[in-house]
Amino acid sequence: MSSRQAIHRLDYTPPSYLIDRVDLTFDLEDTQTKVTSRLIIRRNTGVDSGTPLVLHGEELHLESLKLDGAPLHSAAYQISDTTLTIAQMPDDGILEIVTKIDPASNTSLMGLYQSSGNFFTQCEAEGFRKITYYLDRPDVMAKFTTTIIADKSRYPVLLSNGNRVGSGVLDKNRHWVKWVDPFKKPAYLFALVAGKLVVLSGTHQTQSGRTINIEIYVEPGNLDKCHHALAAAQKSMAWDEERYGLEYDLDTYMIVAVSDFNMGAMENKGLNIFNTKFVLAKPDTATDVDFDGIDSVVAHEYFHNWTGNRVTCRDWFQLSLKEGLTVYRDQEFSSDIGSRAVQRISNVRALRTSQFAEDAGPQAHPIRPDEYLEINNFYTMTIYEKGSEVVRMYETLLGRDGFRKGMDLYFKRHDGQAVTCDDFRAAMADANHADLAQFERWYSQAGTPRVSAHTAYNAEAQTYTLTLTQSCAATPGQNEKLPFHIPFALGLIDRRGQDLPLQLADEAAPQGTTRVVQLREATQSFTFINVPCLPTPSLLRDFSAPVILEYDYSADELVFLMANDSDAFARWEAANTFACQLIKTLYQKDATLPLAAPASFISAYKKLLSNDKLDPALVALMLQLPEDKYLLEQLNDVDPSRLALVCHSIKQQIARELRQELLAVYQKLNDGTPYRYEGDQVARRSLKNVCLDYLSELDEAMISSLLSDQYRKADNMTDRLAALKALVNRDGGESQLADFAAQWADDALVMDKWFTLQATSRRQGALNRVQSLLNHPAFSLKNPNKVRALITSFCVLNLQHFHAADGYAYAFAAEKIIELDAINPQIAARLASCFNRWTKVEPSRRELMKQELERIRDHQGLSSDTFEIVSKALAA
Ligand code: B3K
Ligand code: ZN
Repeated sequence: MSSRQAIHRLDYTPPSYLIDRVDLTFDLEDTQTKVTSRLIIRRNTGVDSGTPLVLHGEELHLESLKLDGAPLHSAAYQISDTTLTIAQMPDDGILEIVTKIDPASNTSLMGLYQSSGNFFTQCEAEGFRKITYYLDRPDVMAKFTTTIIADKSRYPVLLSNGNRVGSGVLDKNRHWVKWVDPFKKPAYLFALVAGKLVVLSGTHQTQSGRTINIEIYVEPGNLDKCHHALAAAQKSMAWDEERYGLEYDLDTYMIVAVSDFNMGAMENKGLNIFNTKFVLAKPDTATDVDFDGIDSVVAHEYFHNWTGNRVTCRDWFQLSLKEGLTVYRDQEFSSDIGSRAVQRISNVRALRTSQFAEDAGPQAHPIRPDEYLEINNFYTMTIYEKGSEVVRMYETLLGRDGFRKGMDLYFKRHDGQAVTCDDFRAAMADANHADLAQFERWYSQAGTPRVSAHTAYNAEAQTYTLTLTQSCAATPGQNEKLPFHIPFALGLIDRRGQDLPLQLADEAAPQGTTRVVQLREATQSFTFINVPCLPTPSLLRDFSAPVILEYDYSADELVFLMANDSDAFARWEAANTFACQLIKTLYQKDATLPLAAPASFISAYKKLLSNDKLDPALVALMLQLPEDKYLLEQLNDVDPSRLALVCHSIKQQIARELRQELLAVYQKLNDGTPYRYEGDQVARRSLKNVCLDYLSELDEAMISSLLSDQYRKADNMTDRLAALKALVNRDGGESQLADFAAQWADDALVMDKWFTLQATSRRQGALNRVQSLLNHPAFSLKNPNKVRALITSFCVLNLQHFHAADGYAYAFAAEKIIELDAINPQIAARLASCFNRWTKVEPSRRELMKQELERIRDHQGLSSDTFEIVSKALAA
């Protein structure tokens, strides 16, 4: 364990050697793939001659090594578990390296591996070093050519980055294809795919008149599920041209779907590799949420071509440079093609449920971290989602045009380079002549700032003063925090529900009804003038900064905002705050007292249900109670069973008291329209299924048949799954579960849904069922989607059963983490974060969780991935 060495951001030094060209030849065999790599290398300027060349390499078998055509004597180089060092390297030279690798036994899914008999690669962050010896760091950028040789029958399709320039046949039924990528790139963007695949093609006409071929490769039998992904790629290309003036730069854009994949997708140059989950969809196998996910992941990977590939990261500490920016871009794309309000609320909900918890826990890190043991552990909600909020704040501060100017300057300065978060901030500042020096703290300080608001109305002077005070709790390694530069959007609403024009004391005239004030100090006041009456403040509109807002809203004010706020986010937030306040109050009450929501709460929900002017999708979001994971963060010494009990009893009360209204809305929306994935329909379905979810709390035969009817008659997976989800929590749901499994046994992605339903079920015995499902023929511990569907869902989403007081679920999780660690450390480490918030729960569970963390930490041969997560958790 002592050999585990942390890497520090400030230790960065430029590479001693650069690689201009790479010629790769792969001779593909299951257990003995031969990789020949020819590197044109030169010493970097300013580096002393005599500086050794140190290449990265892991799990490689070196067959031969030549420098400028001559074999290197074994004394001229040294090999360790992770490096190949050549002590005497000339100023420049051609290095030819032949290695053998074993893709068939690669279960980490990093480097070259097999899935369903086909070959795939995953190189980000440091997978290329498992393919050949190389300078595997993002600031070494080279032009690649790749020749792939393989059996023609087993691997008819051979793909790599760039353009296909040649092909031919060889003896023994083998064939070859050669690819040339004209753009220089770091090794993490290298990709290779070989296998039996079919392709769906389409085109996109660029604004400059070029025709781009879009090709989606999948396993035979899946072509009918690729149309949505193809359309998503076409929309993404058009959007990036329109919004940022960015065109695709190769003639062909390829997407390949693979079922064994560690994450969602990967932006390899010209050859994106996707988890099947984010490609394959048709109405009877995929839900509205799945279609939506495909749009955003396709957009995300496509957008990386500029923000990530053309301009990449200097080192992995800068990861948010490409990830935060690209998430921001995909969120904007989704807002433009769908509902901006729904998109914003969903994104904020995910951020606050998961990223705020990360920021408050043992793995808290700034969006530009200072150190890591294992970079794979840093593909986090903080880097991605908080990173995107930080990018969004530039837009909030500089305006849409100002942001675009900053982007243009960023590309003008850095196209073809590997750069830093500071370079991005400098481009934004310089293009707008703005002072963004203090804004740097969003990159260097971890933790979620708290902003508490106080308001004062002076009726005589007709002024309204808002005082904001910010603070940020200590996080591991950072005790003191300096004030952040926070854009804070607000509106003031009069008694009739109208937004007031807002005029600050030093302004000649009012300037709009939503204003962004800039909080830079620990405390600052903002006075608005000509405020004719006491308004209701609408604070942090559109969630203008990733902060926790503290303001003492009364129940009446929240009900008023729920009914009147013109800002959709703030309106939803009022409902959310109202529900949070209620649940927390009931949770803290004496356990012997009845758990009942006040009439004001029920009537606010009733009003929402009868509001047919609001977007049904917004109503659906407002009617959903906050997630228990989000609530847990706001309490201490939590008893998760009591929290679940409180949430459940409120849900039951809403169902009982609003039975008629819920049923009326359900029946109105359940109008038998044939399914289409299309804005209005999606919105109506979401509200319909929220109503169904409440109604399913009622133990009535009529409701049972309503659920079975929807399950049976649905012409789409969204409705069928919503019904099945409710049925699983009721007596008798087993028969539909069995029916579903029989129908979809051959569809891996649909079976994932089936596993998740059972993993997240509220019914007694959830752990036992999860344990027995591990032996189901459709389950495999080697497939990350299956692990996430069954095990991660149980440990992360089923708080009630994961935190069962006997601690059996904790022991189960620990056992699976240890087992998985030997197969796929990345997936094991991800799962291990289900123990992160162990200090939040009450003492007896806390002790049980701690014991399991220690058991994992002390396991012999634990990967550094999992070790980093559990050791940090234990240090909390
Ligand atoms: N850049 C990849 C993530 C790679 C994760 C490596 N452990 C996907 C994405 O963000 O688009
Ligand atoms: Zn990304």
